[in-house]
Amino acid sequence: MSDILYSLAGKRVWIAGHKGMVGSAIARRLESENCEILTTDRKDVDLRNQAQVDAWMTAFRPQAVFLAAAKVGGILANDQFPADFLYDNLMMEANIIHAAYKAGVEKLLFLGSSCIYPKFASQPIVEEALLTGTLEPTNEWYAIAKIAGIKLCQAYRRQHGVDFISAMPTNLYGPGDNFDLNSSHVVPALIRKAHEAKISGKLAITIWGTGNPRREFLHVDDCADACVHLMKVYSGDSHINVGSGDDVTILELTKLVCDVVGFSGEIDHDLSKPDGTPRKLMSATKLRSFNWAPRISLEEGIADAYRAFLGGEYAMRAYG
Ligand code: GFB
Repeated sequence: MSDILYSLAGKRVWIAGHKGMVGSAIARRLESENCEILTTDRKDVDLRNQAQVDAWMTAFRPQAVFLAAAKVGGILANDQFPADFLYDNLMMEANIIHAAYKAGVEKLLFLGSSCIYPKFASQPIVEEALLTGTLEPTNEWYAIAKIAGIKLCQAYRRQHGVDFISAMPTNLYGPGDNFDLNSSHVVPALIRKAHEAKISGKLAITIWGTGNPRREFLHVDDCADACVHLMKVYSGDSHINVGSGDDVTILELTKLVCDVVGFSGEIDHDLSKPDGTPRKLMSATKLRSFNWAPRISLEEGIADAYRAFLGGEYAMRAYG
């Protein structure tokens, strides 16, 4: 076991972004940590507004913060709304990190993304690959914002001595995902496409791009568990990759989703849509050195995500 450096028990813990897929998974995971969970509602606090964030922080004084608030989306949404992905994410993270410093927050964990790494980084991607090459153009706006978040945590650590850390999750999926076909990530899109084709008796589904890109996937409950673990056992300058350690091609993923859903038709390709980065497998070595490993296989996780899609509710209990 890794040593516990920070205990969440009895603490007031703010989950910024508690309604999102990651934030809601962190909320589920924190149920067994004996802490008081604080949340903010979009209609009361616009996290892009510094005065509103400052006022809330001063009034509620969280002791720990999970910074899971973000504008997120799949490859097409990233490509189509560069200003929103850059502005919203920069503002939210800068406001929260600065307000947390001013309010004396004891520990903060910032959540980034594996797209921070160069498009052609050596695989598996080690944390030190950050800023060693050019980014993937479809998501460079989001990536720049997330790199700025890492740098904010490092800068406030260095200048102000605060314990702010960063975790970089790989491509996540699970309950609470966005199933809108234009803005979603690949897993929810494939679940929806395969399900609707099965129900309507279609002979084929169409996936974007060649199907050749390789991606690493992690169930959001594994990600939440890793974040809580890092909050307790890690204190350091470097961001930490949070992944499964394995990757698959998009075509392999599509076949798996079709098996889980029970769709046995053809798989067509829309080559007008981008492939994005050719491969994005992160090194899991640092996280494993803190004695953490995922519990949910891709097969189990996709089955869980499909149950959540069908039932519209949280289905699996791998934790707690
Ligand atoms: O999940 P996804 O949108 O994100 O796409 P990225 C992954 C791969 O799946 C790409 C292919 O090669 C897509 O072309 N794909 C195939 C599809 N069919 C579909 C489909 O129906 N919908 C979608 N969405 N993809 C995102 C970044 O990149 O990853 C974000 O844009 C973020 O910034 C996120 O980092 C984790 O892995 O390409």
